[in-house]
Amino acid sequence: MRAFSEADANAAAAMLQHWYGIATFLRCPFQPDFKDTDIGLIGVPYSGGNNIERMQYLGPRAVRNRSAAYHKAHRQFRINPFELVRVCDLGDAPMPRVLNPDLAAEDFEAWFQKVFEAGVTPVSIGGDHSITWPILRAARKARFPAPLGMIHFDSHTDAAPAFAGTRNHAAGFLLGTEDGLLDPRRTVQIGIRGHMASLELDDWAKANFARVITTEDLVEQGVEPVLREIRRIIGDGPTYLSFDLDAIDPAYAPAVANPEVNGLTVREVVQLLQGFRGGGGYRLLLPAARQRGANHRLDDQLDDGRARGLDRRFQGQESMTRARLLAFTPN
Ligand SMILES: [Mn+2]
Repeated sequence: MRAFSEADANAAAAMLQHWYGIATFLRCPFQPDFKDTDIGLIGVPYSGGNNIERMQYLGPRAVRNRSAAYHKAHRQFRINPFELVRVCDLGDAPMPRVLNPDLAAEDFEAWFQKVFEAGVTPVSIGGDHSITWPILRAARKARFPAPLGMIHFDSHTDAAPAFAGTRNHAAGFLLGTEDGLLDPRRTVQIGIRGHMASLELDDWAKANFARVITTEDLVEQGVEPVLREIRRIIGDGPTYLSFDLDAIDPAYAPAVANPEVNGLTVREVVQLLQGFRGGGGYRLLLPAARQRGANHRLDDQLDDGRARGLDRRFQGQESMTRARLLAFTPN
């Protein structure tokens, strides 16, 4: 086995200098023409689908910045995935008509179709959760004519009818099912919890999807049985993975648009995600994560918040404050 040399140590140290050079996701090569790419990391800096909080558009830039410090080798799996497949940053999905959500969705769909047609498996970093629906439409047009399975991490079922005048962040999974993009018999949601607008809020999801796994279900059953159930539901067909960061407890990821207490721990999430590896024949895994930059460097943000004497009593307000602090801390 090759020894870890001084040159290796120097290269590793350079990788930690996340502030050095031009930031791409995980410091991967920038390939805006989709060439020489197996997995394409894509920013979707869009928040026009959320009628409540609208800072999600800052997510991709923040993730690029912090992910530039990530090392490449996987301690547990004993692989370097970047030596196994060509992972590139394809840039941000164009959004020339960003002020109109329906037209923005059309533009995302057309561009993602080209990504799929180029043979690339996209991993998209949002953005609000409305971006999933146009990506699913693109997947069907370009490569997956049959409805896809779905593993959906979220505290919300996102299966409401369109409201606020358009298709939006809370509607994607109902729309996707009605459009025949998703196979509801192969759709499972996990992390669902929290207070409800009405007792009927989740009825549609429970009636249509194979399984809606609440936090209470996970606590009661444990990670391993839940993993087995998800694997059984998904089977070996092509499956889309969509991860809303608010699936995670606000103690870890507070700066989300709609924080809900009693969420998944990071350890549970890692166990679940790693539990999907191998054996299931997954041909398509593309997290359309709704990431907000403020989930990185949380300690810094907390310090900034304290220094400014901000009112931290109201959790939602606090989250937005942190997001703003991250975005605008140069001052
Ligand atoms: Mn959510």
